[in-house]
Amino acid sequence: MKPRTRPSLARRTVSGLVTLVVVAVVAIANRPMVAVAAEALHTYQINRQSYKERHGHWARLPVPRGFKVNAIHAALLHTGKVLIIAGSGNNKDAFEEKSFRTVLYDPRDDEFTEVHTPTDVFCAGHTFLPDGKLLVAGGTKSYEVLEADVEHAAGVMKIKNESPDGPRAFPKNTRLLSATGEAYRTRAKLTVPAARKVTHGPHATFHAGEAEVWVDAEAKGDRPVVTTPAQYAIEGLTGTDVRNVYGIAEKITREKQEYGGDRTSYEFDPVTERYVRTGDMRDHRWYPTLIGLTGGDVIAVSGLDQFGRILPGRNERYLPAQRRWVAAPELKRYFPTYPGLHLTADGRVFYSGSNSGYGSDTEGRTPGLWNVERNTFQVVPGLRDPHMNETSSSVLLPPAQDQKVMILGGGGVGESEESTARTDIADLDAPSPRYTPGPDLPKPVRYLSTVVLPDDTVLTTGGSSGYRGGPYRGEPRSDLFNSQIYHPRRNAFEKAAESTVGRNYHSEAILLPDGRVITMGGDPLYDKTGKNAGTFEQRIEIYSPPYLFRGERPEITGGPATVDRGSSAFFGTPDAARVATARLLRPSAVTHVTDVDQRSVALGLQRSADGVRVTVPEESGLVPSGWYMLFLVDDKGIPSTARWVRVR
Ligand SMILES: [Cu+2]
Repeated sequence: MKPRTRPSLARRTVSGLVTLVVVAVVAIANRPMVAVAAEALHTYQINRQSYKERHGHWARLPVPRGFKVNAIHAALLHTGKVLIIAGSGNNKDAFEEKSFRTVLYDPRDDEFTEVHTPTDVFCAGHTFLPDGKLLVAGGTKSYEVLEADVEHAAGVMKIKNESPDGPRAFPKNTRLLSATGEAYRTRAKLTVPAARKVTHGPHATFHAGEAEVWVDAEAKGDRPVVTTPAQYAIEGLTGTDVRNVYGIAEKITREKQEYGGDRTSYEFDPVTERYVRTGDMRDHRWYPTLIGLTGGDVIAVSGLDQFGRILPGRNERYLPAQRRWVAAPELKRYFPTYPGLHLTADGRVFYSGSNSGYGSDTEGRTPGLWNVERNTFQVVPGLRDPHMNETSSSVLLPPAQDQKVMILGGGGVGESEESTARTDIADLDAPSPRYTPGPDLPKPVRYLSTVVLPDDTVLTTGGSSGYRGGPYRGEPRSDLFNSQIYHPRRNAFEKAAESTVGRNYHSEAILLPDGRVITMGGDPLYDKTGKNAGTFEQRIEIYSPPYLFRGERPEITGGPATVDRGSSAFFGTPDAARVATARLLRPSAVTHVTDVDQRSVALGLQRSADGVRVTVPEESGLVPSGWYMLFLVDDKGIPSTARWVRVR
């Protein structure tokens, strides 16, 4: 047989090229199959027991058709149900139709129910009261109008009444005329109080009564625009009223009109599952933070007023026993909207620097400890990337006794594409507290959800690198799917299983009594292509942390429903011998990744044959009165299912 001759170099090159081309063509033609294979491998890997034990596991929660809502707010009630509040859900059509939504989700049987929502609580503030009701205050009175859509010049008109002979009432659409004859109409009815007589010794002066109202120019376009303060005559007045009653406006322009705040306030009752109206707030507030103080009062901090202006430091106080709000001029202090506030063991309020923007981009942005008795403010220095606190999150690290607050991620002011991966930690127990560097997150991130877990770790999940999931470093969309678990002891993040749903603005994650974490919401500015408007993310996911795959859970078989601060109580468990820690987890009430409520309090622990005796700390700044989830955690970090306990 004639030996086969070795092919020439040219021939070999051509043949090699042909093979390459054939392989490439086959690969391209079968790309879906290659992707399917990779997907199958991934699915196989994340479902392996060993993977779940290390990284946990995500699952979608099927939501029945009629119960898909835009989850803007979420809170865990002491009945074990999750309150999911949309209000109008950042949907202008829903707002105009007065279609306001709230649903309840019961994680024990995956049942959803609808809750009647009387007014638009979209972007209210909330916090739990000592009796377990959720105080919900503020919301949306008007939607924003972008500059391009403002056809009629508009502005805030202050109507003055210099007459002491009683108030003056004006219907909606009352006409006001400028010196040049331009006409403007009021957007709402209003009543202007009478002038007040004020006597200083022998002198008496009158302080004009005043009330504010939006006015819109009758004519379209720029002609009615006024950029300097001016006085306006009210049409139809007669006699001395012509001189005594008039309007004054700083400016009437075609600038963007911000969302306007509402002043309605409710206590949501977890037992009757109803919003129960309380006295209104003194101020209208859109994006306020509500925080309970050691005495049981709640303060409402910051927000935009009914005309979309940031409140210049006017905060107010809720008296739960009287179910009403009172002015708190003694607490005058300016913060941006949704400030990240945390109650400290000594009863002060720590402002982490986290916020949702609006107002000044310099004032009120410095973190510090706010003494709410004396209204003094001790700056906490050292925060890195201090210009990227908007849309950051902050969390009181577990256990609360350590008094350490971590700030995570965040972005530049407004619609900036900039964001940061930094975390910093402030030890509030230090003689001069300051932020020191924590470990970086895997990627720069805004809107990161943080959830304190019963084993003294913190799950961080969701968020996006760009503003509202939008453009970041050349990519049109920037949602993040990586999750991680922070270990305070080791001061390190550990990789967790990846979520499958992107969550950015208007998203939240909260711990459930069974130890799982539910994640909801997401409000991207753009769709996948980055060219069209985005749609609100209504899918829900549930994350099971690694501790749920590591073996038998300890069990709590009995115990009291109420425990006094500073006292101890006995809880039955057949697993006493292996119980390593006991924690009280205060349920979350979160919006815009601002969760003032969540905290984990370490309890004193004594084991006996058939149970454990736990001791609740004495300081109300550490354990504010209210309902908590008691978790017993074993020596492998496996938590029990929670038992609800009310701390008095
Ligand atoms: Cu919002």
